[in-house]
Amino acid sequence: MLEQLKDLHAQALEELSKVDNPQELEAWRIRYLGKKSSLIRILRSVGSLPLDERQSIGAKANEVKRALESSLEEKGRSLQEALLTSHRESQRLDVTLPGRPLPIGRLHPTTQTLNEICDVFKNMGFQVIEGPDVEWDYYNFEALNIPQHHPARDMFATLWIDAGMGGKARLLRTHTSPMQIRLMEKERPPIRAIVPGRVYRYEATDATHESMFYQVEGLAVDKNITMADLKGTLFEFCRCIFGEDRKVRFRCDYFPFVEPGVEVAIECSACAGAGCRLCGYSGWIEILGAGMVHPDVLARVDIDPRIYSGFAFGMGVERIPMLRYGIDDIRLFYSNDLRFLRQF
Ligand code: 2NL
Repeated sequence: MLEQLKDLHAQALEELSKVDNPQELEAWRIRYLGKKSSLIRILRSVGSLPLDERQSIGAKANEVKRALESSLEEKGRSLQEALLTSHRESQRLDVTLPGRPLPIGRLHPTTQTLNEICDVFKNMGFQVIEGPDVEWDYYNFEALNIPQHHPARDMFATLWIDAGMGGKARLLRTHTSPMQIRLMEKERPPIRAIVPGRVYRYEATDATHESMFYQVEGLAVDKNITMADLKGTLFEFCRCIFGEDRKVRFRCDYFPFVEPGVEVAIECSACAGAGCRLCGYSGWIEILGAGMVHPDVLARVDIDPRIYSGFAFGMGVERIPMLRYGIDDIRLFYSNDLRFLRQF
């Protein structure tokens, strides 16, 4: 029986050396140290052996059991260790690897220009406000001195949302002035505000026309506001955006909501005023419309035109990057062509 125990020990160790995962180790434990294993059976039967064998067999069996138990424990430890090492190895982080570049977006050229324009006016004390794209006829036309059937409505080819009951028609705003009316209804002078935003026109699109584009309009109302304030403000704006040395021209123009009305043009940069295709051979490029707020417009929002006066202006936003970068088609701005947009 001693021989049997020795063989058992050797065989167990031999098999243990081939074990390489926790499942196999557990199977090995059950096979050699489990309740039904031959070693445990031998141990249980020791009591019934003849006295002279009892001691030596019992001692040997216990010795083998202890040895197998400690081998089991050691194997368990080394398996655990190996598992941990392989896990660590597979999860290793190489901190010397170069970083992966993050795709970084950019602001749309219109947004960049809008920010620039707003900054210029913010520095001159104007607040920046926004309003709804869908407006009432009243705010877009009526309050701006353009009653129903007035020929000036033809200046603004309008996209109507509905026909409106009792004169309450909805439309897509054709300029951002309606928000300035809302502001004047709500606040009392002094008022200094600009309104950037989308505007809409019912027009066939071509290189210079889009049915949606951006505008910035501005308004200043207070006591003693004059044409000199208008001119000073808009000349300063032109210098900030187009450079100190650019010539700026003021001429009469007509807008129903101002009196008098003016048009502001800058010297053409392509031909330095000599006349070319870009400026229609005039040497000048119009960039702003402006004027003194019509007394009737002030009266309608309950600001007394005998006490207060104001100037207002409006400009198209896309014009500026088009001139600056020589973009010859406004439709490029909103056709989502990344080859175009990535250039800015
Ligand atoms: C243009 C011309 C202009 C205004 C906009 C305005 C607004 C109020 C009262 C009076 Cl609330 N005027 N805005 C005045 C003159 C011209 O825009 O060519 N825009 C692209």
